[in-house]
Amino acid sequence: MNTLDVIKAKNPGEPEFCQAVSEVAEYVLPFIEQNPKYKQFKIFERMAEPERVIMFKVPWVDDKGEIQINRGFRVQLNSAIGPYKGGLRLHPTVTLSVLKFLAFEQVLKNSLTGLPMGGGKGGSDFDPKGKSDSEVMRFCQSFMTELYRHIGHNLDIPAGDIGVGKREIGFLFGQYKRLKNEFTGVLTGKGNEWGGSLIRPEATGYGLIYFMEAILKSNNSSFENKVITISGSGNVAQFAVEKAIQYGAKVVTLSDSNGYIYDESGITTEKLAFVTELKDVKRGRIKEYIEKYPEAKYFEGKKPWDIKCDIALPCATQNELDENDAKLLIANGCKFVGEGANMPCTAEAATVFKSKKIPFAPGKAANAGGVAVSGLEMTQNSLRYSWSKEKVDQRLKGIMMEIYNTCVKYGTEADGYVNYERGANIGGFVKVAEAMIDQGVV
Ligand code: NDP
Ligand code: 2IT
Repeated sequence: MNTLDVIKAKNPGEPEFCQAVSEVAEYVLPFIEQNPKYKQFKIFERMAEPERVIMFKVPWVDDKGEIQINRGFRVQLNSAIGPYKGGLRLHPTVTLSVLKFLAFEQVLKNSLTGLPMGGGKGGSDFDPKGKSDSEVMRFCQSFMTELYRHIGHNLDIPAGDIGVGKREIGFLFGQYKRLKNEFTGVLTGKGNEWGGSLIRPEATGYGLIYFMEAILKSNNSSFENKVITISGSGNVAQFAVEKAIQYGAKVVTLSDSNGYIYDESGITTEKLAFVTELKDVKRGRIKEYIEKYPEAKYFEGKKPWDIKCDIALPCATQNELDENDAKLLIANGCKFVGEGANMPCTAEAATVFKSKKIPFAPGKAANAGGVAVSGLEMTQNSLRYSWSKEKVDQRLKGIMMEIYNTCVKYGTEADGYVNYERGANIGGFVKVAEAMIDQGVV
């Protein structure tokens, strides 16, 4: 059996994890063939095995007094270049496979940022939809009552992901502080009043647009007057819309797991403020957009990839854009694709884009801005100081440009087409591999 088949056989019933490893293997295994020391030290096989996986019971009592039991996880995948770092996801679709895929991607993504962070991911199958603030608090407290013994500001620093924003980070941080009796930067995405970094909420969406701007520029283009379709309507989607508007583009779609809205005239700053209030405060659904803006249309149970656009930015979840969607996008004139979410395009969809020479920015490069500013939050916590908005934003831009350059360095093909997937995977891999060799067989 070859290396990839051995890994797949070792992880049966983990389709997302095997998918993520296969996508990386496509580029990294041939690279390893050309660099035998990585083969000798079995770097890829070792990277595909988490250093530690923690699974635990999360019991809590709902508002009716009924006992609920969820399952909690933390996957500590690789700590070669720094403490484990990565978000927590609260969503009913969370499984060990999903979190292992996310942790695996996180290792390479964090390496690309140039900051000293290893990779991890965690979460639970808890569904925050329809839960009261008190229920979310009780869940978070129960979750942290086990997790606290496995994390720490020099060991593992979780943050947000799907279903985890400022509210949840607050509840988790409060419980950690109470249990440990110490105030440290154990989580990122904290409120500005208690150790959070300015620009962290914006960072993933802004970073995505900065990365795409570099791609557009290298293709003698810009965001000016471009039509963009975006999926999702959460943290990443909202700030991608905000920055895209600032750069002169017109964003025409947003979605959630029930359907999407199409606003042909474009989502303005005022409409975006409505979406932010709807999603973050009222915790409503995207279809309510058409009640407020009846000129827009809502498509139940559909994804926005049948709308004509210049640029598509999937910002919701994994495998939300498949081969047929990719073909449809191209047929409708889409010329650039950037992943705001983690692995939103299936491997088949990515192959379609690359075969048509569409610049395609994979999540581990294009959405690295979020974890990059998490890294800057850790730095500020260590300094016991906070930087201005301008300073953090400037650093974020600088990091996204460095990731872009790394992708170009390792991903430029003979005909000049930049395969950003190749560039990101090899660029992320090299640093971790070198650190693993230096540290011996551990
Ligand atoms: P949010 O919870 O803020 O928003 C998630 C959005 O995606 C919601 O609109 C949600 O709709 C939708 N969604 C979630 N699950 C599904 C599903 N199974 N099918 C369809 N739609 C779904 O999360 P974020 O914006 O933070 O995260 C979005 C993506 O970006 C994820 O892939 C995440 O891993 C990635 N990411 C996030 C970073 C961050 O800093 N937050 C950093 C880098 C990547 P609904 O309300 O219906 O669930
Ligand atoms: O997927 C991701 O990079 C995140 N959810 C952010 C992780 C972090 O530690 O900020």
